[in-house]
Amino acid sequence: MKEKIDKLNAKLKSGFTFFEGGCGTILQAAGLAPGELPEEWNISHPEVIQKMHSDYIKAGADILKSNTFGANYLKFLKEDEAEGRKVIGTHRLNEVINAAFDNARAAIKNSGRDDVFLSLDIGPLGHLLKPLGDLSFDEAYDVYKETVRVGCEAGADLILVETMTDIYEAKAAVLAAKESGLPVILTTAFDETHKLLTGADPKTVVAVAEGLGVDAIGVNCSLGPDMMMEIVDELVKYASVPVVVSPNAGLPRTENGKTVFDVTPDDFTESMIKIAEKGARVLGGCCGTTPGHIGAMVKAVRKLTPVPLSEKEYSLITSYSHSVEFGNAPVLIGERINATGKKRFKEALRAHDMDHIIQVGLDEQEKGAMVLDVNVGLPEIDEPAMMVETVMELQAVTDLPLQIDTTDAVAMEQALRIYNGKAMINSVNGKEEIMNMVFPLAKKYGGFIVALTIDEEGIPKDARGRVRIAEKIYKKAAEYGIKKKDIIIDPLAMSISAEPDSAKVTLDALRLIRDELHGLTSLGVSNISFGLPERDLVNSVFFTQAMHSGLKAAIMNPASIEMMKAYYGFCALNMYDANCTDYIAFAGRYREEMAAMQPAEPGKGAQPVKKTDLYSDIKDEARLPLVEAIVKGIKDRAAAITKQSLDEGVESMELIDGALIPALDIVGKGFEKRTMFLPQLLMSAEAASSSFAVIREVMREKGAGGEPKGRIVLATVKGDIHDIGKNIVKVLLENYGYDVIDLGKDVPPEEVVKTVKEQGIKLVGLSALMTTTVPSMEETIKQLRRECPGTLVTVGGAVMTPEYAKMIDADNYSRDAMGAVRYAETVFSN
Ligand code: B12
Repeated sequence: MKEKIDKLNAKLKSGFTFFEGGCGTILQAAGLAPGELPEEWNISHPEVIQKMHSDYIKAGADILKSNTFGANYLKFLKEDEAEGRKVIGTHRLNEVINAAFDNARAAIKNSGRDDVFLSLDIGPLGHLLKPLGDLSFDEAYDVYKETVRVGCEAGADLILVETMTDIYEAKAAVLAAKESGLPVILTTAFDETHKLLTGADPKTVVAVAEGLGVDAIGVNCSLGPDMMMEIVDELVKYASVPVVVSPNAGLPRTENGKTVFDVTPDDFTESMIKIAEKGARVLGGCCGTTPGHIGAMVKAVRKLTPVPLSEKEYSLITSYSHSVEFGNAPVLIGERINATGKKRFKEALRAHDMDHIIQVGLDEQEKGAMVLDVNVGLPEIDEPAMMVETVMELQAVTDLPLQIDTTDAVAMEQALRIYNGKAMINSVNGKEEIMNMVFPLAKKYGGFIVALTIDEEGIPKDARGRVRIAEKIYKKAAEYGIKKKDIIIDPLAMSISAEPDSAKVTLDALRLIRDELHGLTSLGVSNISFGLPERDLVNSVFFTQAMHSGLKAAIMNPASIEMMKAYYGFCALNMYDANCTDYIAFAGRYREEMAAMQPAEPGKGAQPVKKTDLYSDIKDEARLPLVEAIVKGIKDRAAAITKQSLDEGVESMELIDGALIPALDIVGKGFEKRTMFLPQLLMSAEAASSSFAVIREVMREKGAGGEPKGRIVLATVKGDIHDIGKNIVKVLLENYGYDVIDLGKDVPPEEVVKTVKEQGIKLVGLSALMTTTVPSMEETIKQLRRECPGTLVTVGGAVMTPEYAKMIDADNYSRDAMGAVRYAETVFSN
């Protein structure tokens, strides 16, 4: 096995390597029915699968993809349960994967070639991970782990994790795959805006994937080769490992009920030559590509000389959506999520006041922090649990990368594991024991490590001594396979009130590390003034000197005006701020703050929400705090403000129409413009739902009581999972005395018809929020007309208009929930 792995790694590094092309589309052409699992064909149609692999081998593919894209035990759960197979290891997954490998191996054997590799192909699970979805990170990992186990036993040479649209899920899959010891390749699917569904750009994907130790990284599916050019540029720019490109044969289109792809083998080849010339070295195809495409491409690309691989010297950390790069303008790391010394924060930790902790982070972000340090260690609390919870909560509401700051090995490992991206790790130092604890974790999960120049002997008094420790740390890290670019040295700032030459020593060390070691440096700047009055005055001067001496990151208080003045001034003066854009924006904020004469402190409780451009459409300023809580996705706060407003006598409808709907509109527009991404949309929806849950209780209490005025069926139509609006309609109808049968969301027409028939329903309300689900609303109405003549249908939802409603034969359209009530009054008064 070792020999085969070496052979594959040598191949990936030495020349071009070719993957197979599309699989699903070939099986569809061979008769795979809609809804049928392609993986089942390994057992039911082995000859089709074998022929497909044989054709690809003949076309020149070097790596086969086992027909196991959707083979995970979640998919086969129902079937297993039906047949009473509950024990993992005896389930359908085993049979399907083993059959897939038998088929592929048969094709390899028939080809007579001994240089064809067989990859275990792993695709997404079809669930979003918590907090966006229903699957926890560890559950996802467990599901992948089982597929990997079976695939390895079946004889995989390598693992291909492909078509990932969420970097968090990709992380779970890659972690499970890496534990096999086999080479792992990750390819993700970007959309037309060059982002993953959950927002990550190519640079971020490279940073996370290389941190996890993948052997090659790339892009597949979604787009045709021409639309991938800029993505390939980015991948090649940042990746040190080989880049993989497997495009679709263009964008799918429907013709006479069939899906077709327009890019011909010749066009495909022409584009793939360009992609190879850009530096991609592992080439294949995805949906719509055929052995014809792969054959033509292999023939042409083989004639080219691959661009040599090179180590890329970018130092990156990431959140789920974007990366922060070290080495250019200094990076500001917010220091306020920290238990040391701050009474209010300690109280919040002890009282488990997550709202306060998160607000501190959000305030730091608003003040200009680019990374948030997270330190929640107190002797009297369970630090690992608190660290995990804080990281989960923070990454649900902010897109800033986090710095995991702890000395507790368990807290560090657990936080790095569930972190959604490549984290900054604070910290390691020159002590053997600490290096042996931190480096393996950084190697496994990826990370950018802050390394303090302290060792068993303590902190050296002079700059040279600190440089020596830095060298020792680099050397030891290299033994663990951690690159210098993933380490930032902190030569330690000690208080000048205790050691008069301490600033000089630190500044000397900064310069030496920059000039002699060509290393990056970071400092906890504020330590320099410990014990002095008006600390910001000294801090900001020291900060300026440090930046001038090469400092590339500072852990600091972004609410300190003095520090921010130093930062923006320095960047503008040193060509880190083109056209002084950031400085000018800061100057505007500075002027405002000076005018208010009340520089805000992070975490100082609720501050008035500023009516920024984002909230310009909000008519009643009293609703801004709720709007903001929903837009930012802070559910506990949304519920608390709602409760408080209702207690103060604000009407429910005023909260719905004045805050809830406009807030979701803001998020919806942001989503459309790609300034906000699915995670934010989901968190906002959750916050809106938690606000509405409070409203619902109050409305229910006030409800009409007595005999129901009539029974109404409500449903969000098939294919559509938006139900906030429908839920509002429901509560209002109930409030006005109607009995509502709520069928939920994503409801098939047949279910609506069945309920209406069984219960003799007179009025049905249907909700649809997407243009793509209007046809399913039309179908539901059609079936109701046929099966339940006499039943009336009212429709609503953001995409609906009176014209659409007429077109699809609805009896009534209502713009809002009150309209639904009014219509019900007319229906049931007759
Ligand atoms: C919240 C939200 C989500 C949440 C939904 C959570 C939930 N439990 O509902 C989540 C994050 C899950 C989500 C997912 C998606 N979403 Co979305 N989402 C939204 C958002 C921001 C707000 C919707 C909302 O709740 N509005 C507030 C409620 C109160 O308003 P309302 O539903 O219109 O209801 C009022 C009236 O219309 C009326 N009404 C509603 N129903 C009914 C029914 C009857 C009978 C009557 C009489 C009246 C009535 O009364 C209500 C109260 O006054 C909208 C943008 C927007 N502003 O509409 C996008 C939006 C609807 N989503 C969109 C998209 C594309 C998606 C996704 C495909 C994203 C993705 N790539 O995965 C998925 C779709 C998944 C699916 N298959 O359905 C697009 C749709 C584009 C289009 N025109 O087709 C929108 C418009 C965003 C955008 N601008 O791009 N989304």
